[in-house]
Amino acid sequence: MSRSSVTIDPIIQKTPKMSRTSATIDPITRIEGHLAIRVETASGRVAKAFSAGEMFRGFEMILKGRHPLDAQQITQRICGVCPISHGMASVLAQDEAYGVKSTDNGRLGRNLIQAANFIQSHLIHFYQLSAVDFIDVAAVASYQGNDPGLKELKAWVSAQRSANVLYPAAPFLPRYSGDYARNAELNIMVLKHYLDALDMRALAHRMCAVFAGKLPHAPGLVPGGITETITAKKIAAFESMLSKLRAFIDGCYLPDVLETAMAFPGYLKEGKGCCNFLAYGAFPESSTHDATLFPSGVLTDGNLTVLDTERITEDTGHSYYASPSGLSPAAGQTVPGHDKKGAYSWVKAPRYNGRAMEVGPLARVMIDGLKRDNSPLKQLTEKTLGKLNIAAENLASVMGRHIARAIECKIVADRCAHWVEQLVPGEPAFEDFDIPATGRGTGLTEAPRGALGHWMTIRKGAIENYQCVVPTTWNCSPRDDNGTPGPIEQALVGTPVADLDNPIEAVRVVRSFDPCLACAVH
Ligand code: NFE
Ligand code: MG
Repeated sequence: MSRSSVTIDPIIQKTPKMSRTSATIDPITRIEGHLAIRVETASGRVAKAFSAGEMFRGFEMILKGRHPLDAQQITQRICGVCPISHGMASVLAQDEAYGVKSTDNGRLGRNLIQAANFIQSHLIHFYQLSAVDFIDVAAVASYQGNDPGLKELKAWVSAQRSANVLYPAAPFLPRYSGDYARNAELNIMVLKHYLDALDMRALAHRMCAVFAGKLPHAPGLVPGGITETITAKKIAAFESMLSKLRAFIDGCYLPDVLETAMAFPGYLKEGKGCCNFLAYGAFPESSTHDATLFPSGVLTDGNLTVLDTERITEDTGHSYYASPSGLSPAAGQTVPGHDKKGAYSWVKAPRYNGRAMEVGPLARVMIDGLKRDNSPLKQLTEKTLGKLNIAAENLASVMGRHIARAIECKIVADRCAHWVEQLVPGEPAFEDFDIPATGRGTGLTEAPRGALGHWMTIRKGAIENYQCVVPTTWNCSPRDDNGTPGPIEQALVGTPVADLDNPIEAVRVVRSFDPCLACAVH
């Protein structure tokens, strides 16, 4: 469906410039997919915010009637950034439906594939998508060194500035330059790592492909494990790429995020959000899959509780769906209703016990910190936050999300060194299975952007129903049937916006969640 054929509710329409108390940012750039954000301000701060997913995709409808084994291939096409997570959720749902458990090689191979995808996603999110909200691209004009990439960037910036062009690191006109990091060394260092991160991201993709097959949509993920055989040569190839990525994460990514955070202390407070957190857990550490690197849990009002998937529902009162509101995903329906009154988004509104929940790296760090005594994630978080003098319970903020993402990226990359060592060449990475005529399965995992679930039912050997509840569906949800705003809508409230013609502060809040609208609307 083309965007022009969709009726956009007046709630999200552009506002005239005169006597402005609102702004619509449409599209939000440097994210994946089509997101419009409207903010209404009072006394220079956001008083109300609306988040609208602007396209419909229909994967849940496409899947109906298909062969169950098509699911992990079709759902990977939901996204080019986190296809692996959809493949993983799908094979986990099928494992349950078929009553099969992957071999240890299969489990470890899946962990390595998923970890490589986390690493590439987190690197691109900081350097290519978010850093230039804080780092002054124009600062490269003062660069006097001999790095070929920076010299080329310097020439490009100079040409852009003489032409008064904003793209792509908008805004970097002189009148806005005061809002960037003032430390020239920090600016130039992060720009250098921006360029290096392009190669690192490609390396993470190559590392993923060792056990996943051709990327971005991995043919190697299957129910029962993975299709790649485990060989000493593949282990060595993976280890060699991993050591380069770990060096970049340790030496560049994590320190760059911390220095950027320290240069913008205000953003360690802005963008707090709903402070309800949800995680399904991921990266099984044992043959029985019951211990995971990242734990599951639900954190509301400061209380950690055990995840109960029966409490998950999806409201559609303000979403363009004619299907009933409040259904649980196991019985979910997806019937588009583009002209629905009161709707302003193609994103549904998932709720846990009726509450909006933030998912993603911050949720994982918060839940792990309360649930575990001494996990590597908790230890690194405490050490890092100690240096920054931040209490873990105050991490909910724009910079808190960037910091949590970088911390977990290091934990995942470090753990890969252990998983790859556990692989046994020659042992099977796949357990055979039969597909029942009737069955159901739920696949819960963690995608780079947060908790991801696929719910599948099989009837007469074909997919009867398939529902996905996706990280950005949680984070970017519109208001629910009770009128409660979604997590990003809540995080925007209170954000100071100095200039409604250039609401960069609001965009920084949105980007800290790393939204992917292609996923959210699926
Ligand atoms: Ni399209 Fe995704 C991740 C998933 S986001 S990027 O991470 O699942 O909703
Ligand atoms: Mg869905």
